Amino acid sequence: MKKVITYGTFDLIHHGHINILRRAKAMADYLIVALSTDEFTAGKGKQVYYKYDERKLILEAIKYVDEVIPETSWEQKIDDVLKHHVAVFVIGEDWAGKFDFLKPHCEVVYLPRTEGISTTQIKNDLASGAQSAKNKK
Ligand code: C2G
Repeated sequence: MKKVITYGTFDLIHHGHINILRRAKAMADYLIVALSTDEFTAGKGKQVYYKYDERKLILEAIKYVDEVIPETSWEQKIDDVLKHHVAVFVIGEDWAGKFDFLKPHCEVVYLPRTEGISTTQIKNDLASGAQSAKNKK
């Protein structure tokens, strides 16, 4: 069984997240999501809306996702790839080049991000009372 892994916070799940999960799953038979813990996310300078358990529950309900494991440190990726026998590492190209150290252990794929959406944008829009996405200028 070919496994693919991706990493992220996946807070306030949106279609950009769904797009990368769908495309990652299309590359293999089994998708593992290494989900950033609340503490690790804080370390990335981000404030989560949904706590880890809530984000995990939401991810596990997405049909592309087969398993969710915690991401607690920047140093766990090689161990994760080896321990889970992962063939492909996938992440958005905003990280292009940052995880090339995994290339001796698995295929490394950086995918284009989905334009026009981000968790930060959602939070900012809601805070500013912006209209829904469809009738934003
Ligand atoms: N993403 C995307 N398009 C968007 C927004 C996000 O393709 N419009 C992708 C990101 O590139 C990433 C994944 O969705 O691959 C999850 O995004 P985040 O939750 O923002 O994850 P990030 O903070 O980038 O964490 O060790 C790696 C880090 O944990 C990655």
